[in-house]
Amino acid sequence: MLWFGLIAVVFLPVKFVFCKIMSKRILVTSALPYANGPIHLGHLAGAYLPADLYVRYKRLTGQEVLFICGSDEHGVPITIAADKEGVSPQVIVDRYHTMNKKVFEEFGISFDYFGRTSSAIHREVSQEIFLNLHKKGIFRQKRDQQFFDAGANMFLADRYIKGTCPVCGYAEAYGDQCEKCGTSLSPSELINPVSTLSGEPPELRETEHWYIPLGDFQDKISAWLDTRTGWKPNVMGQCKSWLNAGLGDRAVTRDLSWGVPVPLEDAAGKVLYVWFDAPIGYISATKEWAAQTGNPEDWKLYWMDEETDLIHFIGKDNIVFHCIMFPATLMAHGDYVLPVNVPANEFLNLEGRKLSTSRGWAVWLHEYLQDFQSDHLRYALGATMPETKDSDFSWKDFQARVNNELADIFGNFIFRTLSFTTNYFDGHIPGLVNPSAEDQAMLDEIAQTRDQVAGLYDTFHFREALAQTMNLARSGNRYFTSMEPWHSRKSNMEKCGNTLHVCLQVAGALSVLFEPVLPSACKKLRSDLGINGLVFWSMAEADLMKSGSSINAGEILFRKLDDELIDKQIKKLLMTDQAAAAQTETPAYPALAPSIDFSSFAGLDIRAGRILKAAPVKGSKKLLDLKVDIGVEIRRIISGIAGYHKAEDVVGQKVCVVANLMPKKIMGIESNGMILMAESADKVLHFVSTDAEPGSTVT
Ligand code: B3M
Ligand code: ZN
Repeated sequence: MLWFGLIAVVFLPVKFVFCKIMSKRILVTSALPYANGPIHLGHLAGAYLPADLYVRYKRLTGQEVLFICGSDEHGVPITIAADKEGVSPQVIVDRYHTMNKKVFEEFGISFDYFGRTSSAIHREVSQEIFLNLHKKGIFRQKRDQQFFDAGANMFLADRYIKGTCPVCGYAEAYGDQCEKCGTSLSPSELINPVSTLSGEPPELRETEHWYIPLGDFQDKISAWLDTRTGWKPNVMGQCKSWLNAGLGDRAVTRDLSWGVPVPLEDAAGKVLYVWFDAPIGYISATKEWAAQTGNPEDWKLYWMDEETDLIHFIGKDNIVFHCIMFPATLMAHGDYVLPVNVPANEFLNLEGRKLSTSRGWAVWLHEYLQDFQSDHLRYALGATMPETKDSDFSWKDFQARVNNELADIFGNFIFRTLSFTTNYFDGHIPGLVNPSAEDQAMLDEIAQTRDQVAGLYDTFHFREALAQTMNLARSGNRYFTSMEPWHSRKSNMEKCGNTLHVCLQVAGALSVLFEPVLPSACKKLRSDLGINGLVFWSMAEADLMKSGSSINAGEILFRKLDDELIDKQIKKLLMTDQAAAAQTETPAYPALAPSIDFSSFAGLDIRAGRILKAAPVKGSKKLLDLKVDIGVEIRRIISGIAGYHKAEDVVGQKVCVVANLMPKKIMGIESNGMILMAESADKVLHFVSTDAEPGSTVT
């Protein structure tokens, strides 16, 4: 042990120094999670686990890496969460910042610093960058009409407004983005917009904002993107389609009470748009990190030195912000480095369905930890992560990954190697004497795998990196079985010793190569193998384990997960989903009205009819001016359905008409009758129609 320890001390730093000279500095960021709720599986698979795998791998190669993240504490998602609970936004962000920071730690996400955008330094840095651009005359200041909720007395930014997506027709799209098709929107593009505060259509009011004219940066961004290599095709593809569509002006301010105040005198009540200040959070968090280390200027090494490789890990819905908007801000400012890569992941589904936090169709990480270990999920997610297309997480697949791969392949290989060494070599690593061709082939596979897996990590192919690492354990098992040490120990102790020596080298290598994904298990394994001190990727070689040193048989690395535990998770998911469905569906319809007597009903004269002509009513978004054939005559009816049906679509529509209502003036026009409509739970109006000829009575 002591002997090995000495070797490690003398030998490792030499390699370390060598690697450092060779490498650049790397700054890795993960998307700042909104502090409006806990973290779930989808978040982990999207932006945190891949970044952590990369960072842990890079650190093992001796490269200088800084890993930065923090809570995104501004923006409408936060204030909506606060409104819902009737507390201040600060209460919400304090709660979830603390909770999420802790859960990341428990999952081994190895941030060097986890900041928050409500910090004083963040406010300072964001305001400095805004003012820098303002003074250069970059922004356009424009007055225009924006949606306003008179009842709540506020402008309806981003998620305060909902409506139908003009691209895919999804009825619940937000003012900043359609969550169904991912299109980024502005409130004015929504069809039938309603305030999410009141459920009512909003009014328009004039307001003033600052816009970054992205069009002015189009050529520069395009040229810069052309110099990027090794980007995922889906990321570059999205950027290209934005550029092809042509970049326009984007507002960088909002009328909201929560956020970084716009640092100008004439801007009372205005804050920076969350997507303007949030990415700046990467810079401010780096500053805070540097201050904490006692070298406050060190943040500049990461943000102002071209030798630094900046890499943003994000989910695909954040691509435009990281590849176009933030780079435009940084270009305009001029002092900062731009990302060398933005390896965005696609989305993770759960049991074949899109994750939905509102319906509880999610696995919350803090709940996961009540039943399972973090390494299990890191491996299962790492192996199925949505790297190039959406992928699915299922509890059965999770169980299979843990039982059939971690336990049966990796765990089993370690167990048989360590227990055999303990039982027949007194826990000491046997020497290698006259190795056979099979021994040598197995030993050669170690460095081959290490270099191949390195290439995969370097190019963000994490799924394949894990698969190849697991293949080394698979080979180890195959080798162990084919060498039959349980026979050779009786007939050829030298051969048996060689087999175990080789297996122990493979075990040692696996304790290094699996380190990025299984940090807890590998730490324990290395302690059993007697590998102490710092660990480096280059240690995964055929001579890592020194003959004569001792090992511990230790405990089993991975216990199998039984069906009962897995079924419990599936049941829990289904129950939350049913509860959410019951909650959202029942109250969506109004309660039944009180009873009436028959004569009240019989007084209504309802007739079958057909719409002959339809035109919008000037000055109204809601009304259509209709000519309706009700058999006995043609009626002019003003109907409030324009929000749901276009004039040209309703001609020929069969309808039911309340024919004996007293005439009523609507916007100066006399309306004679009322078209019956059914209002569905999603507040859409549908025609009530009959096949009977116009004039038929409805009784
Ligand atoms: N908070 C959005 C998101 O979680 C946002 C990311 C900010 S990264 C600067 O999808
Ligand atoms: Zn859409």
